Amino acid sequence: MENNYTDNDIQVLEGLEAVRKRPGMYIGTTSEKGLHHLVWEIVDNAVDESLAGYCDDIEVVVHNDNSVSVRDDGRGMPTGINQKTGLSTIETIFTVLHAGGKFGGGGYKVSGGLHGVGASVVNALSTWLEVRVYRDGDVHYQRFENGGHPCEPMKIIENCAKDRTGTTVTFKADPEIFKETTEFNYDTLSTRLRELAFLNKGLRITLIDERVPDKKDVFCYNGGIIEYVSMLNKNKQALHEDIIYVEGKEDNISIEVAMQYNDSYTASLYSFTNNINTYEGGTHEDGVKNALTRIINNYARNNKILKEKDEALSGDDCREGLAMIISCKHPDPQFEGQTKTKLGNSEVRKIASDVFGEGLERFLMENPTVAKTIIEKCMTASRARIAAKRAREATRRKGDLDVTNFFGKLADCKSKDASVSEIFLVEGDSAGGSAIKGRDSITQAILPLRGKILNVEKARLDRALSNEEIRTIITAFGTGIGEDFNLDKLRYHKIIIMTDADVDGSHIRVLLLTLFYRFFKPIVEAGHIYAAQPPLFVIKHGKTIKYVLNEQERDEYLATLSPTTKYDIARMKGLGEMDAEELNETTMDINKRVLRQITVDDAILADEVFSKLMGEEVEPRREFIETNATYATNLDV
Ligand code: 28F
Repeated sequence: MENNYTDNDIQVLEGLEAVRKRPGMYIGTTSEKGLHHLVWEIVDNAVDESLAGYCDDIEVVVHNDNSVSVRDDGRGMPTGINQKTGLSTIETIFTVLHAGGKFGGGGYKVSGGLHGVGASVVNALSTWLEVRVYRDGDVHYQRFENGGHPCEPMKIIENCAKDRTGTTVTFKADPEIFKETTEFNYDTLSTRLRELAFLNKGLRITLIDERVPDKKDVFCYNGGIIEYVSMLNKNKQALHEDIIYVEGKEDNISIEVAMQYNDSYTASLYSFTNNINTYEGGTHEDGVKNALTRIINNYARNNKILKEKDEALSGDDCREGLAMIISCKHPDPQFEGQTKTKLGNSEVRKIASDVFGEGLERFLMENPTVAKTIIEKCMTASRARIAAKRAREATRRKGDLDVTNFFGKLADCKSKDASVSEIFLVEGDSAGGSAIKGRDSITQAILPLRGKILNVEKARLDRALSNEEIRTIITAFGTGIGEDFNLDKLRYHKIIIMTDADVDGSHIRVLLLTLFYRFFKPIVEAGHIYAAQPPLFVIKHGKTIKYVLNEQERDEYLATLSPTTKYDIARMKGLGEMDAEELNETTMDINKRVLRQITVDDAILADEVFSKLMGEEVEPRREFIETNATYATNLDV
């Protein structure tokens, strides 16, 4: 058989095969997260076109079959033939790895979650992909199938308005690759697309979900990151009217900062580089944070608000209640860290510190009233921090935070190996008693919770420490809290919230999650938090007692009974209805139970949810509950 492959064909085949063999190397994982990376890759190419100044309208559509279209109104990909490969530029971009690298000097390459692996990876991981380029009054079209193989060369399929330009890419993720799911999550898409609209002021991004009637969002923010900060503070009480905005550029590196204080005790600070969310921070964030602390301390000292004898304000003091967005644009960013989301370029630290420091200093000088409000806020935070330190020391001295002291509350497990140890936080004494009886005492500790946990959404650390239940939990975890926090000291690698499947149970679970998210975020981010799933129904027939988790399991089980079996079915109200053995069998035994892991995939979204649900403003909570009521299953009203 004549082998008419050119060496270019072989390079293409090997490239696409390599991607399909080890997709994780190109998109991180083939889980739901990796599936969404396909969209980010294509969207980032459209955003690049916007950064280059040629596109101001992007549309993302999820079709009924979960294929996705991304359309931009940029110049349209070049439709020429690539001299080197003899292929159309389009075919090259979609079949040669890393061929999409668009700009040489000058432009910024926005890179997706894995920093621009390029459109060819999306093609390789799709059952089919189509490109339509609108330019010069023609629609240039090419279709690829089975992991990126071109069906035929690019061709003109129709014409279009003379002045219409742009690129549309439609693709269907390959279920052979994405075995977990090929279903796109609307919230995931809308959160990231909204973020991109905030970060690229004036760019309009539309998201349409054809799987649901009239499901559409349009994001466009002419105020850019100023509007981002205003959204972060939407459900909070801002301490000053104007959002402070600073921008500057040095050596082709641009720094943009927007900030506004609110009356909460948490900092909501998010940093980006070339639109990538630098979750792990980096030199841009360090530079801005250092400048913030320096400028605030200088201002407080120079205006005699901070006296000689007063301790300097710490970084945390200056960031309490601060909503801040930092956006750095860099022509050649170096990313480091566990998930490659930490900016490493050392030259940025000083540039960020100088640019932001100078801008903030000027703002404080020109707005003394706002400056005074901000300094007051930082001073109060400082006094509370010092009080909390004293409270911690006092409780430590009194032994309140010692494991021994709270004997009788915690039924600890015998194993000292955290990796196999679990702690159940159980609602109520009766369930607590059954859990202690039914548990595996080698690896399972039980901490019965008597009262309601304090709602710490609106509490500082010193206030949280005054709550008995919270002190007990801090001690049981072993990590310490606040400045003393050390994740390595965590005594259990599974922290399991076990509450009733009713309204009170859900309320206690949310209060616990608020505590963990606000004061133990690293524990949540490390995936140590779980929710037990006690049975919702008990079905009895003859001597058989069957517990099931939800309606679906109930119906599946009932379907297995012969029609002549009349049976009894009851909705479980509380953990207390089961004896120790049943509780263990259905909810605790590691071979039988079903746990739900709690993750904080999107910190910004979680921030919004907690401040809406647990904050003081009633209106946002009502709106949130109304919007999400349809998702609430097993309502016990
Ligand atoms: C729906 C996704 O991918 N839009 C894109 C362009 C525009 C150009 C370009 C893209 C040059 C040679 C690499 C056009 N005219 N949306 C998109 N829009 N790529 S991708 O150029 C590709 C580079 O190969 C473009 C002049 N310069 C650049």
